[in-house]
Amino acid sequence: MQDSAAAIRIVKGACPHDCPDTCALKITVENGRAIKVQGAAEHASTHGALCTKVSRYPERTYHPERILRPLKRVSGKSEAPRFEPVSWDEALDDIAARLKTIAARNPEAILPYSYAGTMGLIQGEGMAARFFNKLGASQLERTICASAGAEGLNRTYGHRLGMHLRFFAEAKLILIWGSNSIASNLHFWTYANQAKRAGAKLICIDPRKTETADKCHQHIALLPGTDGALALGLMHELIQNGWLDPAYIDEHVDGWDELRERALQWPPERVAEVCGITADEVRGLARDYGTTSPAAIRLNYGMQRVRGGGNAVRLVALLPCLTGAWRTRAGGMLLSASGWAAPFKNIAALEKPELLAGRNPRTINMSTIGDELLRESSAEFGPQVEALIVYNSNPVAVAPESPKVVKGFQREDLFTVVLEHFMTDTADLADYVLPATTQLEHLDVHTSYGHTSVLINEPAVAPVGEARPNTEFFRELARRMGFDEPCFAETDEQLARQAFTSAIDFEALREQGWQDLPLPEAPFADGGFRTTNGKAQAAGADFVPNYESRASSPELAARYPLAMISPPARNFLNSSFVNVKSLRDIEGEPLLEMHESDAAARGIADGSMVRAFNQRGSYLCKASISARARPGVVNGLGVWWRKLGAGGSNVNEVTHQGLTDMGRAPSFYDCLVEVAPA
Ligand SMILES: Nc1nc2c(c(=O)[nH]1)N[C@H]1C(S)=C(S)[C@@H](COP(=O)(O)OP(=O)(O)OC[C@H]3O[C@@H](n4cnc5c(=O)[nH]c(N)nc54)[C@H](O)[C@@H]3O)O[C@H]1N2
Ligand SMILES: Nc1nc2c(c(=O)[nH]1)N[C@H]1C(S)=C(S)[C@@H](COP(=O)(O)OP(=O)(O)OC[C@H]3O[C@@H](n4cnc5c(=O)[nH]c(N)nc54)[C@H](O)[C@@H]3O)O[C@H]1N2
Ligand SMILES: [Mo]
Repeated sequence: MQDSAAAIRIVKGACPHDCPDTCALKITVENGRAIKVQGAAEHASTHGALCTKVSRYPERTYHPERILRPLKRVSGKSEAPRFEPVSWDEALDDIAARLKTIAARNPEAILPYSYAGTMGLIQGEGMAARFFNKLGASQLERTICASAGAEGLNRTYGHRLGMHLRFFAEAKLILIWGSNSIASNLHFWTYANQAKRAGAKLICIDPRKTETADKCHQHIALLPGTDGALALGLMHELIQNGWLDPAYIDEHVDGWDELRERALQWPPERVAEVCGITADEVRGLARDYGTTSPAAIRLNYGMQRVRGGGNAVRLVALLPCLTGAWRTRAGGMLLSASGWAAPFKNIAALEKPELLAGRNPRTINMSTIGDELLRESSAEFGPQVEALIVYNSNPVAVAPESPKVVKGFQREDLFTVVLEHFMTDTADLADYVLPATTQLEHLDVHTSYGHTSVLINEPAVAPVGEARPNTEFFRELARRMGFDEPCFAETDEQLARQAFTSAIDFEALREQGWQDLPLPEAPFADGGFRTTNGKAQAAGADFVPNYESRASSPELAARYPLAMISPPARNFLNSSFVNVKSLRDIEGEPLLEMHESDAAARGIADGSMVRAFNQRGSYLCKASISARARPGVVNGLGVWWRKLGAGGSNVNEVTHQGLTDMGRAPSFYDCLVEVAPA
């Protein structure tokens, strides 16, 4: 009895991944080895359930291909990658020496590159930001995922705020808009399903007939990038049929007169033409939305990865302000809940912007890293990027227009350090690859952009091999650079204790594993938006057409007539998990879903190899002739590791670096291609 009790421990964790669910984890550790990862039963939204991916966490952590030692490149950047193991000291000494030489000329030639491999506040930007602030390195604009939608919400509501997940269960109508919830937001789906069982109508608005669309009562398969037009069409119908809440608009909306004029120019027939759907679908959707209460909208980031993504989010976010759906807790909308946690976080304590000491380094946008790495020094750009420190991200796979990204990373004069678990496409192009710990091996604290708790992740097991937390890399590098401020010596626990304001009791957080934030149930029942005058802002919101579409670029569309979107494959998380064999086996191969009419017109058979191509590049994948694709749109499921895909590339071979209307984000789903048998 006593032996087994001593040998088995349960550790409280948090899922680190870039997903709105941020599950509370229960990790079973036996004799120092994690044997099981489960969802915490008592955490409301996790309710004891995990997605397939994260329940495979031990398989990822103890993967035979984990990087176990620091590696130094011994081959050229355009050759097959070869590395040899070196000690941590040797690697760190050399990296510090290289960075010092560059920084002596101009520290802005050094660039961090990171995103949300882990969303933890400690292994994310805490110690790293201190390091780069002190160095005076270029700052990275972290735009690759959500900044168009985030800016759309900021401009409309004054912050990234929305409904609470659990109240979706009480709605009578749910629009699931640009979200494949079953695949990418499973714990929201649980609430939507409860509503469905209680009689609610569920409508999915998505160019792709997703697993989620299969389970909804209705699916509206609009063309990518046309959501703004659909929202204006709904407003047109709300106005024409008197389905507005004039009192709510009067008190809580600014700029309605202007928006009203604009919406009146969008009768259902015009909307149908632009969106590639029928006028009756527009009318029916407007009737459902205008006459059902409570009506809730789950918007996700899928619909903002187009040129007009920010405006589209603004227009959808205004709908519940026009019908007064916000008056009850089960009405309104949710894109991101991250703004709820913002006042509880102490980012300045973690990142110490004062270490900049009055300097104001340039910023570089991660979404255009392909172009940025290929730029020479110039007066307007500043110094050429000479060194890149990559952590929590796999840009060679996930950034748009990979032909340019690869070319940039292949520069022999670029010094690249990558902190990773695995030899990703990015690690393959590094000068040094350093082994990083996984979530089971380090301490962290988390907030969520879906629910409203904060969570702690205690280390469950000792680091595998010579892996070190990201923080430890930056601490050790800081010491070698001669940064002697005491903040560079702080431990992960000291950092974690500073991460939140005093409203979060750290001991209580440790005790339970999470803390729910004290928040209002119906946040905008009486207005109170976080804008300067407390009103939702409607002025200026308008439909912005795609960069690439039949209407906006007819010559391009003549050569590349198919719109391509590249939403996530269900069993991967962006490019994470692609190397976990049991999950890759479920996905099979990189697929391009095509409607049978588009396939027939090109002589393409189901299961045959095809090339999706355009003026930027060409991507080899397998055709899946499927009702999941609508005519005129192909779905290239992402994001495969290039080297594990069929032709050594992935879907970003054909995407472009054009930025969104707000937030300077990529327009991954605003992309024209042609497809041909390979
Ligand atoms: N399993 C899994 N879960 C994930 C991820 C993953 O890769 N795999 N990614 C995580 C990340 S990084 C994020 S940001 C979140 C949210 O990630 P999102 O990328 O928002 O994920 P999805 O919910 O799949 O939403 C994309 C949906 O939008 C649809 N879509 C594409 N273009 C348009 C359009 O123009 N209009 C509309 N209406 N729909 C469009 C796609 O077909 C897809 O079904 O999910 C996270 N969860
Ligand atoms: N075509 C197309 N491209 C896309 C998308 C799309 O839908 N279509 N989605 C976009 C979106 S929404 C996003 S968010 C981006 C995501 O892009 P990224 O944030 O780059 O996400 P991942 O591809 O998951 O890569 C994260 C990497 O971090 C590593 N990692 C995880 N935890 C740690 C840690 O603790 N320490 C260190 N050092 N490393 C760690 C993982 O091993 C993994 O290789 O991709 C974007 N790219
Ligand atoms: Mo994302």
